[in-house]
Amino acid sequence: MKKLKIIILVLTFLTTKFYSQSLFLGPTNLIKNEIKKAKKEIDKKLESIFYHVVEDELDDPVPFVADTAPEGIYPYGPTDIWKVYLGTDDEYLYIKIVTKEKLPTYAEKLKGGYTLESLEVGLDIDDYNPQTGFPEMPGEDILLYFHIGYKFFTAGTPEVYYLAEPTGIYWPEEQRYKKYGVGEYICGGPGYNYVVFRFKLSELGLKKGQTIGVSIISEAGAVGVHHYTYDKYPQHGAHWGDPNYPTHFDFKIR
Ligand SMILES: [Ca+2]
Ligand SMILES: [Ca+2]
Ligand SMILES: [Ca+2]
Repeated sequence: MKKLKIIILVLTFLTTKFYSQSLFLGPTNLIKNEIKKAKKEIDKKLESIFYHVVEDELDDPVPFVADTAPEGIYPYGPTDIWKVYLGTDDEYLYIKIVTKEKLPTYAEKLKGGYTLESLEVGLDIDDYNPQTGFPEMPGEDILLYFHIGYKFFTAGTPEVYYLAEPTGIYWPEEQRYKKYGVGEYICGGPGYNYVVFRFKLSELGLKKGQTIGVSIISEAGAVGVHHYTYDKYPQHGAHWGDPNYPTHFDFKIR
């Protein structure tokens, strides 16, 4: 018994002296605090990386798309583009998309009685090199995607990927790009109204000092409906190439 008492005394001494913080907060809170700290550090680092921001209107779904529900396009907060931040460091292109509402974690019921199946943000990059890309679709040189697929009862799974090096072959669609690769999902995503992801500049074939054209699309698919909703920045005109609606905005890679 005496031995046990001594052990307990020593343990109490050690835990209060060296682990007082964890005793006070409990291990779960300690981890939560560490995550919070790490998130703050990431946010701080990202703040210094982003140097270009564009702002889209809210509640502005694009009605001129195919494969909508029979009753037309629906407005939907989680894919309503609000702000887009772009930035670079020596190696990566960083993208932060802020939406009007949080991205759902699970497949949810949507207005009209539909069920959410996917969310996607796509960036269409024009390298401004007339020798590459598709004459029918100005700007489709590189496509960058953040995608979440939803299945019943399982949390949505985010994916970050790109298509690059256009072949010049427009149909069949699978033959449009030579290169397929992945990017990195950094933070935000399901449960947040923003997402941050990045791609290696060298993999995309982009260089510092280069100016590219960027357009952003955001869409949600429901079971049986390809375009439940659709948003774009810069705003979409009634037809492709409408001079009142430029397709891209300029972004200079620093
Ligand atoms: Ca919008
Ligand atoms: Ca081009
Ligand atoms: Ca828009």
